[in-house]
Amino acid sequence: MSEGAPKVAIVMGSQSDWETMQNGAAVLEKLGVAHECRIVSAHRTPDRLVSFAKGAAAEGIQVIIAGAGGAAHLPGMVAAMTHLPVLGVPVQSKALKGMDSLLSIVQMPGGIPVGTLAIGAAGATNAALLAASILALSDPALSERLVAWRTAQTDSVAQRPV
Ligand code: RP5
Repeated sequence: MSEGAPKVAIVMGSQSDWETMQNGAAVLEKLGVAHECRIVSAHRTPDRLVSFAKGAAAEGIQVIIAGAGGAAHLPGMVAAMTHLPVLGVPVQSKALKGMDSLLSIVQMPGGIPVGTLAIGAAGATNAALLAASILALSDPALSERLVAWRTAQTDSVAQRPV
């Protein structure tokens, strides 16, 4: 993990979500954004959820990325208990291919926002990039690293397929 107190928390409903959420952690690692990863289940560990969500701001967390699948209540319940920005990642479920996760996360009532990303790995990657963009607003060095990351991505796209 990057040095310093974590500014981004990546939480997920289950160990089985890590395969997806590790894509976000890898981006934060590359960008040098201090972060932590935790399993927090809205259904199996509700007390852990309350304690995490209510304590995150005081712990110095500035952005929360929450990933869950199926009846994906984690991002919304975290958002209900903190004013911090919450980015929701719908994890692809086996039964419904993540449509259940997406709809569970995106349809929040007005007043409690969750910024919802794409289903699966792309969503986890983009949640991390958005978290970095938010932090970069007040961190010029991170802003430079983010711009360099984007430039490298652009440069890596071949002109023609092989
Ligand atoms: C959700 O249920 C988790 O976020 C996970 O995506 C899904 C399945 O969890 P496991 O049964 O694999 O632990 O709470």
